[in-house]
Formats: sequence, C-alpha cells, structure tokens
Amino acid sequence: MIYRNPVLPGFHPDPSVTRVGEDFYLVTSSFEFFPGVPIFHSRDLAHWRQIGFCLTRKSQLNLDGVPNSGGIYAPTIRWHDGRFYMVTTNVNHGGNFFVWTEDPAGEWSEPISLPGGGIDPSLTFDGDKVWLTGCGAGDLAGIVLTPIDIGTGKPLGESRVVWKGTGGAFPEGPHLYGIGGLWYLMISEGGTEHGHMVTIARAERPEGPFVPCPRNPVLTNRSLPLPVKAAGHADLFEDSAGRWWAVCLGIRPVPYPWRHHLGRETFLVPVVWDADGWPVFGNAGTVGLEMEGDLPGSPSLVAPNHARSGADSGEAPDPLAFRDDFDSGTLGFDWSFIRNPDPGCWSLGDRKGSLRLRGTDVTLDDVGSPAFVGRRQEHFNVEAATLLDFDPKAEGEEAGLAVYLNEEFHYEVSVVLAGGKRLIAFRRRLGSLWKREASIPIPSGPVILRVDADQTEYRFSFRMAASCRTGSPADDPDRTGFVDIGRGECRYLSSEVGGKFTGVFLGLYACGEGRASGTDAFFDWFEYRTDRIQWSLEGAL
Ligand code: 6LW
Repeated sequence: MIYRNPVLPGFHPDPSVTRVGEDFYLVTSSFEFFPGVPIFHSRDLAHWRQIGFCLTRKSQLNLDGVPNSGGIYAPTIRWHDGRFYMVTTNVNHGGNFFVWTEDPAGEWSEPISLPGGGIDPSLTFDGDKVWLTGCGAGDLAGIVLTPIDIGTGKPLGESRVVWKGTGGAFPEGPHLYGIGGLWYLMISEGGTEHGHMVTIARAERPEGPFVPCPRNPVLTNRSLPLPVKAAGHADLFEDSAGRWWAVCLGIRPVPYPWRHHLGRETFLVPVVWDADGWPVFGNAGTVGLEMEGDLPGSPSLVAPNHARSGADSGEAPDPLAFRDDFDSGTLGFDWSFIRNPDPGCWSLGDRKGSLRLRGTDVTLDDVGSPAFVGRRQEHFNVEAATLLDFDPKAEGEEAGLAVYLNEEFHYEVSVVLAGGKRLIAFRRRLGSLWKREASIPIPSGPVILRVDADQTEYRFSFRMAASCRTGSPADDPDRTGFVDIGRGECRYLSSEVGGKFTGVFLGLYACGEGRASGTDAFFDWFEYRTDRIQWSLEGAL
C-alpha cells in the first residue's frame, strides 16, 4: 500500500518511536515552545494523533531566557516493563534528563538528571542493565556509552566513546538496539542540513568494538534530485507483525536556492534486512513523499494523512483541518506558547467561548513570554483566520494574528490604537528591519483577520465581522469581502534565512508596545483551512 510522507508535517523534528503491543508512540523536539515534547499515538504509522505533551510544568521545563532553537533538543521515547521513558536535553537549563510515566497521555514525572554533557541522549534496556548513549563533547567527542541506574539516573560505570561515525560532521542522534543477538548503533552525520545522513555500525557487545556497515550511509537524500532533503536523525523499530520501520526527519524546501519554512518534519521509512544482517532503508536508502509499505493495522489506503484532524481515522482530508471555538475549559494540544507562559496573560473562562489574551510588557520581538498561543503551520497552502473583539484604550495596545518563526522573524496583522485611532495594521519584523507597513482606520466592532499562504507568499487581509454571517472566511467563497493589507515572503521565515531548528507557527497574540496592556483581547474562534491543497503538488517540487 502507498502512504504519504511526511506523516507529521510541519515543525516536528528528531522523531523517536516506541511500540507497546499494537500501539506506537512518537515524540519530537520542541525547543523554546511550551508545553514541551509533544507525544503522538498511532496504530498504522501513517496517521498520528497527539495525545499530550511529556513536559507540561515549569519544574520539568524551564525556558527562561531560552533563545530561538535552544531549550529542548532531540528526545528518545522507550517503553520498558510498564513504564514509558522520555529522555532529552534542555540545552539551556540542566542538560540531559529523563521523565517517566505509566500513562503517556497523562502527567510525566519530575525530571531525573543524567550524567555527562552533550545532546541527543537515548536509552537501551538490556536485561537488568540500562545503557545511556549520547553525543558527547570535549574529551568525549563522539558517541558516548554509559551504564546507568534507571531509578536514580546515576552512572554505574565509566562513560566512553564507542564510535565516531564514518567521518561526517556532527556524529549525533545515536540509538543502540539489540537485534538478533547483535548490537546495532545507528547515528546521524553530516549535520541537520542537506548533507544529513544515517549511518550504522554493529558489535557483539553494547560496549563495542563497533564495525560500520559497508553500505553507509544507509539512509540519505543528499545530492539527489528528490523533493525531500536533509533526511536523517532516524529511530528504528519493529511492528507486531515483524516488519521493520524507521522514522526520520526531513524537509520539503522550496526552490531556488532551497529554503524551508515549515520546519523539519517527520517521515516514515520501511526497512528490510539484507542477507548480511544490515538494514536497507526506504527506496534504496532514500525517503520519498509517497512510499510503498505494509502499514500495520489498517486496511489498504492511500492515506490522506497530511490533514491531521481525526488523524487516526484515515478519512478523506477535511478542508477545515482545524477550528477552535474556544468552548472548552482547556487549550487543545495543537496550541503552544512561546516559552513558559505568563499565567495572567491568557484565559479561556473570562468570556464563554473566547480566548482572552492580555498584552504584557513582552512583545513578539522579545526573548520572553509574550501573550501568544500558536499552532504549527503544517501545510504550504493554508488559510488561517480569527474573529477578534478588541477595543484598545491606550496608545500602542495591539492584538492580532501572527506568522511567527521566532522573535526576529515574524509578520502580523493586528488591531492597534495608534495616534488615537483604532487601526488595522500590518507589520513585518525581519532581523534588524522592523516596519509597520500599512494602517487602515476601522469602525468599532469585531474584525476577522486572515492570512492566506502558498509556497512562496503570505497574504494578509481583514473584514469587519458584522458583515460575515456565521464567522468563517468560507461563508464568502471568493473572499471578496476581505480587504488586502499586506504580503510577506515565506522565504524570509525559513530556517536558512531567519531560523535554525524550528518552523513557522500561526498564532494569536496581544501586546502593548513594551508596556503592559490594560485591555483584554477576545478571540472568538480560530480556523485553519487547507481547501487549496493539491495533494500531488504539496511539496513535490
Ligand atoms: C538535534 C540533533 C539534530 O539534537 O539537530 O538533526 C539537533 N539532528 O540530533 C536539534 O534538533
């Protein structure tokens, strides 16, 4: 059967999977965003539904002062003897640690620190022994192995370098597996850009000596005319029918020169074993947008798995991929904050069916926690809109809809009080350039703010809400009621231009030109539509 990649589109890098019976659980990195380390569930590997986050409390995840692409790096998830373990690094606060739970959709433990510096920790359960692998630094540059006590996280022996890879830059992202009586150490090399690759070595004992596979790299799309680039950082696992798979990260850049703004995404790769006991990944060691594979569990389907709503169902994609009427007392898993949220700056209870944001002195330009909630942009062709009820009282008070890569690269359309007038404004922040590009006075009353994207451009528009019957841009099929206010290139919000390890969020925010705002902004709904998606074109460049 054919399935579509990426199985988790948008900013979902460094995937790791564990299986419990027929159930698969997947985690990805989250950097400066909160809650941290989203966790997904699937039974067929092509459709994933988020069931929670591993790091939901500041005591587990301190993001104070964390710059863009700091914070939480690559996680590994493992299940052993009734417990799930998630091991990762907070590169700014405390380094390597793990948390555990018996219920992956529930709360996870307080963090337990792990020995050694570096990044990309992984755990291997070996009878009553537990091995910590990681990417070391300094005297321990390379892939480091340490036996640990899983109760305390303390080392039970020396840390030592067991492999340095095949000579590529940045040997990292290790996972050690006991398979068929041998120990396989799989890592990534080349860095997380277009030279990214997966290499593997094996040994008779976890401590080595490791002998590299003669076919390394076993997975890479480097230098090939393929739409998926940067494939690497993989995790290997077996389904209950004995078939093997890997998840890896990859990007779908827009040419030319190549730039990607949706972040590093999660891809699924079928794996078979050759006669010499080495793994063969995907299409002769590459990963594509459409792959052939015997997915576990579900009947044959050409998976419309780009739209993740109702993701476990395998149904045809709903063009309304996501709508939140803010009727529930809690925010759904789609939403993230930038760093640990200021609890006073948002609520769902103050006006029934609305999200309230109140601007603090932190703006979208600051390394802080602005009044912002956003969701990942997972599709190139997307339309996002919100109904905003906001009557700013003091000069500079502002609330709106942002396309946010990080504090230095973002675009936003907003309602703002400027020069004593209530305006719709459009602004772009691109590195050291900051410009309010358009301001249009508007009458009182709620406003629909909208952004419409394709692979190259974001287009911003608005309309007064009283003229919209049920409150969705789709009520105005040609969108003729909307007034254009500005445009911004996608490429400036790409990792290559403005970022590093993260991808674009579409978000709701409020601020007050560096002063705390006294006026609440109420967002009645937020909608994310993918009507314009052309499956065959999505990413196929
Ligand atoms: C991660 C490293 C990597 O820790 O990028 O692509 C780093 N691989 O393994 C941040 O995601």
